[in-house]
Amino acid sequence: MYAQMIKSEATKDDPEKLATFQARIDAGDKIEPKDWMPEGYRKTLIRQIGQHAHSEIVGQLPEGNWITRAPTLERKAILLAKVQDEAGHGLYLYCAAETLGVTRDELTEMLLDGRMKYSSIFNYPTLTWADMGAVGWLVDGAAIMNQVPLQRTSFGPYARAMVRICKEESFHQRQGYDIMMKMANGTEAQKRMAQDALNRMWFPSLMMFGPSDAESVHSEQSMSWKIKMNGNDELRQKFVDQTVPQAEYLGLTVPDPDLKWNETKGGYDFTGPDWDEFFEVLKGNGPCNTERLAARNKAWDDGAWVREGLMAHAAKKRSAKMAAE
Ligand code: FAQ
Repeated sequence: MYAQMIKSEATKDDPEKLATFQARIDAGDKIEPKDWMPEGYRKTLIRQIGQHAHSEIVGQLPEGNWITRAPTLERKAILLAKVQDEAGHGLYLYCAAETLGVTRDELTEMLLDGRMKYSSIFNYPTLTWADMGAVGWLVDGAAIMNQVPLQRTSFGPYARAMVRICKEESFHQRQGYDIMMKMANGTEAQKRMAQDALNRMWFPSLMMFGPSDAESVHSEQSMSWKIKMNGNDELRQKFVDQTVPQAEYLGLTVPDPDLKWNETKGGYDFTGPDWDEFFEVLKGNGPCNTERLAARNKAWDDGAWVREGLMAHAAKKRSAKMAAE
């Protein structure tokens, strides 16, 4: 439906302009905010970048949950820095989306009333300290797999935001793996916690790449516009191939009895996630959807006085400046 809408909008655009635009994309040019762009390109970017920004912001909640309960001062400082980085990523991405003619307030309202999505993964709970390891290792690992190619995406502000984000995500992934190493090599109880975290996070991490290519409504158009550089299944496969040896090194078992190296394809055969569960989470019926949106709504309402104060201060300065002129 959305894909059809984007296509029908594309046909409204001047064919000559469209052809020149596509030629620029094919030649690897970066599209900048003031350049002409098809309406569908602009809307798709607002959806993807906005959703990505919301994911970074909502993604602070599962880890924020553990800052006060980190086992050592050092772990606490590291986790705090990581969660702050995620806030920064959200801000760069909102700025990139704003260059497309939408305001941050509009994007936030669409998140808060459920018109815009955020990554499905953040609707799962973080039950133990080992989940901080699994989130860093698997969730940031999946995020990097998806975002490194986005450094070459066709829209300049998005591509440039991705460069810094990817550098920080790679520190996040390493700190997560470091927690997993500590726990997997710790006491029997710690090793059990690490295995349990892997068991619960594995399939939700695979869902982060989106539905299978056959079910993905946007992939074809987004890939021809280089908004997306790869298909969902291709990145999911790369993630599995990269992560299974890391699990083996930890001495942990990936919770997939059918996981098997396939010599012919040079990758693992693996069980896909439960797609019914994925679509339920997208509809708002995951384990933590209500809690996550309630937390964001509360933060927005609690911060109203700060926004109002800033606006009042800006208005006062403006009128003082006008009076002086
Ligand atoms: N969750 O046609 P497709 C992070 C939606 S950042 C929720 O395949 P597309 C950092 C999709 O939007 C994680 N919704 O869509 C961190 C579409 O919705 P529509 C976020 C999903 O866009 C770590 C519909 O399903 N990363 O983790 C999901 O071509 C730790 C149809 O799907 C990004 O956003 C999902 N998993 O491909 C922070 C990266 N998958 O139109 C804190 C940029 C699909 O019905 C702690 N985004 N949908 O409203 C992308 O690369 C793409 O948007 C995909 C989806 C690959 C996610």
